[in-house]
This record gives sequence, C-alpha cells and structure tokens, in this order.
Amino acid sequence: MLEEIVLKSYGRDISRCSDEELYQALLALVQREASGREIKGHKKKLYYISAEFLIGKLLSNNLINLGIYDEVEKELSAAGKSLAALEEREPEPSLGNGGLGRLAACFLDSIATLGLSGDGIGLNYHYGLFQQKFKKRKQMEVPNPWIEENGWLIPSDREFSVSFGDFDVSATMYDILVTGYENGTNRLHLFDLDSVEETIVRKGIDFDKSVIQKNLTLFLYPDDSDEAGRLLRVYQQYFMVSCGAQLIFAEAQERGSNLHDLADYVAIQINDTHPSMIIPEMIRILLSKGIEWDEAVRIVTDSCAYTNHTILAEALEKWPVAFIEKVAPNLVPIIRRLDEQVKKNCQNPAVAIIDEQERIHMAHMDMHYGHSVNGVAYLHTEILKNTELNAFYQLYPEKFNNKTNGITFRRWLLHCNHPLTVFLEKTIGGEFKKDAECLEKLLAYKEDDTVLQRLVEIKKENKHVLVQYMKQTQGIQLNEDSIFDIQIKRLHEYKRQQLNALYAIHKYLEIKSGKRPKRPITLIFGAKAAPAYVIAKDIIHLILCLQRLIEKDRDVRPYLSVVMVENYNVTKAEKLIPACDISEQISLASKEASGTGNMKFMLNGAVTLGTEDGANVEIHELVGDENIYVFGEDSDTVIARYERGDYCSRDYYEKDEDLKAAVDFIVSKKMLRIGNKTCLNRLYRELLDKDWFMTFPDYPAYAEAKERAFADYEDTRAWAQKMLVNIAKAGFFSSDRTIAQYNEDIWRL
Ligand code: 26Q
Repeated sequence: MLEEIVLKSYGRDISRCSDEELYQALLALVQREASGREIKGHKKKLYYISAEFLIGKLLSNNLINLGIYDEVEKELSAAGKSLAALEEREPEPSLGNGGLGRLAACFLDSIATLGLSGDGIGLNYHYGLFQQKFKKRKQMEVPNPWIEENGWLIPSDREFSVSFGDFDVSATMYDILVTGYENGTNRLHLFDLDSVEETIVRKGIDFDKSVIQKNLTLFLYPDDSDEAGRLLRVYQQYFMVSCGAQLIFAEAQERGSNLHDLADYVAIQINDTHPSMIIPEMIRILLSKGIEWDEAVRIVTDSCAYTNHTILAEALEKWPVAFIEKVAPNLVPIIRRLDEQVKKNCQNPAVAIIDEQERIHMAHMDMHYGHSVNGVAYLHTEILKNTELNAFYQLYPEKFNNKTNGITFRRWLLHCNHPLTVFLEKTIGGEFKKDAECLEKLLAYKEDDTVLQRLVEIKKENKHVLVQYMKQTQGIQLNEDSIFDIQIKRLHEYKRQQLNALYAIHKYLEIKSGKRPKRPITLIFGAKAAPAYVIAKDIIHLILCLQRLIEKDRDVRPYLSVVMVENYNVTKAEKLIPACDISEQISLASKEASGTGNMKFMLNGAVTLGTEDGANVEIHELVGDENIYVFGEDSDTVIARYERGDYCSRDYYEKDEDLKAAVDFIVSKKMLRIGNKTCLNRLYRELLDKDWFMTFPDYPAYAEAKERAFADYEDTRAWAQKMLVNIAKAGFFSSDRTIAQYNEDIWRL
C-alpha cells in the first residue's frame, strides 16, 4: 500500500526513502483514503462550533481509523523503518487549552465513527497553546508553531469576508479531514485571516495586540484569566462566528434549504460561550434576507444548542456592550432587542442578557435563545439546575439536560496502549472497539489469575516505556518499581495540585524522620499555567523546587520522587496515561464540571484517587467502593460553606500538626535556598490567608486515602482486580455513547 505510493512518487522502495519522504507519502495516503469516504447526502448536518479543537497528532489516529495501521507498520518495519520515528516528526496541533478543546476533538472522532454528518468550525491559530519550558524552576512560554508547507490543512476555494466596526477582512477556510473508525469522513473547518503577519511576535509569546489585521488568528488564547487583549478575543470570536455563519448558510442552501426551514437542515452546538455571537449573527443574516424578526428568532432558537463547561464565575463571559459596538456594531441592536424581549417576559435581573453595568452575559443569550442547555456530567448538570443557573431552569426546565462527557477509545486505548488493546482483543474479542460497553465482558475474568497477571505485566511494560521516554526527553531517571501516581491537567487552584504538593512535603518530612514507605513512590505532575496566572505559576515553582530538593537528597531519593513533565500536551498524555497506577482527580467538590482525564486513566487500568466531583461521581458509582479511593467533603458541604462565607484556612492549619509542618516547609530555609523567595512566600500567604479552594479541610482525608491506596497496592492480585474492574466499567465513558445521546436528544440528525 505505502510501497506503491513511494515507488510512484520517489521511484525508490521504502528502505531507500528518508523519514521525511515516508512521512509525506503517508500523509498523501491518509488524505487519499480519507477523502474517498466523505459523509455526504444527508439533509441535516451538525456544526460543532468551538474556539478550541485540541486534536493532537493525527497520523497514527488516522491510520487506525482507516484500518490500515497494521499494514503500514508491517511494510515499514519490513523495510527497516519505524512508524514511531515518523510519529515523532509530526508536530502536534495544540489548538486548545485543555478539557473543552480535547472534548471537541474526541467528539469529532465519534461523530464520524457513528457515520453522522457533522463538521467542526473553529480558528486556524498559527501558534497553538504555548510550549512550556522550565528555567530556574519556573515556567517560560515559547511560541508553538505547527503549520507546515505540506501538512494536514487543505485550503478551500470558498471565499469569506468579515466586516468589523472599523474595517473589513478576508479569510480562507482550511479543512482537516476527520476520519471515523472504520466509517466515514467529516471535516474540521478552520478559518484563517488572510493578512496575518507572524513577524509581529516579540519576545516569547508577546506580540503587538493593537493591529487586528495582523494578529487575529496568530495565537490561541492561553487563558481564562489573562485580562490583556480581551478585546482581541472578542474580535477572534466574531471572526469565527461570522465565517461560520457564512459557511452554514451557504451549505444549507446548497442542500436545498429555503432558510425558513433552516432548522431542518442544520444543528449548531455552541461549545461554551466563546461562539455565542452565532445567535445574533444568524438572526442578523436572516433579517437581511427579508425574514421577519419573530420567525428569524424562532429559526435560530430551533437550530442552536448550548453546552456549559464550567461553574467558575470568572470563566463566564460577560462582554461590555462597548466591545461589541466596536467589533460587530450590527449585532448590538439585535442583542438589545433580544434583551428587551427577555426583560418584558421576566423581571428577574438575574436572567437579563444586558446587566445594569451594560455588560452582555453570553450564556444568558444562549439559554434564552437556544433550545437546549446541557451540562457535562450528572453532578455538574444538577448543580446548574439547582444552584448556578436555577433562575433559567425555573423558566425553561425542558431545555436542561445532561450529557456526561466521554473520550474516544481509538486514541485513548487503541492508539496509546497497544499491549492492552491486543490483550483485550484476545481475551474478550474485538467488539469493544465499536461497542465500548462490551468491555464489561472482562468482568468474567476477575478471578482468573492468568488474566490478572497479564494486566500487571502490561502495566509494567508501559511503565518501562515511560521510563525510557522520560530519560530521553528530560534526562530524568524514574524508578520502574515505584508506584506511579500521576496528576496531569491544566494548573488551576481549583484542581488543587497544591494539595498533592503538600502531601509530597509531608512524605519528604516523614522519610527524613526515618519513616520509610514500603515501596518507593513517584509523584508525577504535568501542567501548564496561564501566563498571567501568578499563583498557578507559583505552584509550578513549588513542585519544581520539591523535585530538585529530593533529587539532591540521598536519604529521601530512594523512596520518593517528585517529577514535573515539561510541556504537558496531548502527545505526553498518550505516554503517561498507560503507565499510571494512581490517577489523581482531586478538585474541590463542585468545581470540576466533569474532567475527562479521569476517564482516560480508568480505561488504561489506573485506579482513581479523587473527590466526589464531576464525572468522578459516576466512576465511583460504576466501579463501586472497592475500586476507587474517594475522599473529602462533598459538593453540598462546599457550596454551603461558600454561601456562609465563613471559611478560615488558619483554623485548620492550627489544628493539624502534619498540615502545619507541610505548609511551613514551603518557606523553610531548605526551600528558600532552592527557590524564589517572592514566589514561595506569596504561595504560603495565599494558603494561610485565603485558600479559596479549601485544600486544608480536605488534607487529612486526602493523606489517609493516599496511604490506603499505597498499602493496597502491595496486594498485587487485589490491585489487579481493581485495574480489571476499572477497565471493564470504562465503556460508559466512550464519546460514542455521549455523541449518540447528543444526537438522540438534541441534534436529531
Ligand atoms: C473565558 C473568558 C475569556 C477568555 C477565555 C475563557 C475560557 C477559555 C477556556 C474559559 C474556559 C475555557 C476552558 C474551559 C474548560 O476546559 N472546561 C473543562 O471542560 C471539560 C470538558 O467538558 C470538563 O471536563 C472540565 O471539567 C472543564 O473544566
């Protein structure tokens, strides 16, 4: 298959080609095979519109989905070449920050896998999420280009132009083919500004934010807390929405829509509020085509559905009317009219679109003028209905629904964990690849020693592979026989990496005092912090200082290590997850909408150590008390404490000796010798004076649960049974299930 292409293009066989030539040939092969399978001819089409698509590398995934991975790998290795080396060469498109962007990527995979007609709409950022480098134990940000002369992007010949308040721009649409697993192909449409100039990048990821014509699609926003350049973000959003609407209307009309019946031709899923301007923009276009106001509003409402991904108040977008006035003045009268309509029907100021400070609440527009509002895990949706969005739930109970997140098993099992995939296939057959719930068949082997032993061996093999990788990439030597305890996710106080770090200090002090753990422990972290998020960066600094402290300490080194993986991204996740024993999911209950890393770990045989938050609640219910370590206060307790407003971290600190010792150690002489005084002091003060995400009340229960998990790990057979149950019960978290539910309840394709 590959040989044929190579001979034709280079006139040589595989063994005589360079890796670069082989990579290009594989790219051509994938594009040819994928484009032959495009899903066409359906009347109704889904558009998943999102500011982020964290797709990760595509080559292997496409080969798997096209069913040619094994064949290609054999051809290559027969010629003395390795597919792994070609994968290394591929740049990762990091067009997203974290969970929300990765979810969008998993969804596109599942939409195509289920044979549904549905495309992604997003932006073609020239630089993805910054590359993270560590210097002096601090995070530095470096631009992260990914676009190649000959890569995955296919330019389209449709033309797009966008009118902002003060100027017009033209845009090009680039498509990435999205292959389904042994099924059809859809597309991810990425819009790019024609006049972008990469030369305006200054030092690091700093760039001239003033000239929109040059920077609009230059960078992905690294952030939900960076205040600078918020106006630019609104420009990005309107650019995406305007181009997206042009595409949606053009395609619907090509499929036969007369616009009055648009909702029979399109379903639009709004991924958080970043694309919310699609609502007034579509109304604007319909009005301009002569459709009356009431009908235009109805058409748009029937087409659009909104997903909420967060209950953190600071992440809910509220844009000043003045911003929209500058960026998209034509939307302002429409938004005002929508707001008047709301205010006429409902006097509660909590549901207004425009508040008394003249700010537009994007989520409010979505809930009033979309037909569906969904949360991303059971608990999250309940909190939305009962607390955060209760006023809207009262108005529109029928719009609210839950869609518990999922992950694509093609990337997060078949691709990242070959040994486990092969073993599962051999043991329970290959049906689980298409029908994830078939993984439950594994439960029949819970008492089978050969199966249990093999699961342990596979974990060991994967740990070995990670050890090699860490040695090669960061020069860090991990101990293969230690427990791998892993926390990988964006750095955020609510996710509580600091809680894990406090435990690390506690363990360090314990070992120093002569109390050694039965088995060495490796605490692995991976996280990027938003460049302007000071405390998050301080937490990274703390972890890197601990890493250094322990590396240099002969007494402690054999029993404990703390390791921070540099530049955590999708590619690194694929290497870390299969090697994990204990999956850290320790957010403050009520704050993590769902989490999806928790699902990836479970599927790969790690046992969760977590709070009753997000999808952890559903994992707990599926695997039972025996197969998860749950600790900490529940969401009701936490929510009630926030309402009372009487949390005082110092009270907990004074009462718990271990905790006090760990917290004080942050600013100890030992630490100050390694780290930066300002950073460590600031973090220490933050914890003592504020601790907004309540790490202290959960500390004792966390340490206890962690000790229990480590002790249980020593009974290898019982631990293997836990691994087995976790794998067997992971089927529910296939994004194929999630997407089938979206389609059944919302899109109706
Ligand atoms: C907001 C305002 C201004 C600029 C940026 C933003 C912004 C950017 C990114 C707000 C939010 C995000 C990302 C949110 C996110 O990733 N949420 C995660 O979504 C996952 C998928 O549903 C969940 O599993 C996670 O629990 C949730 O945190």
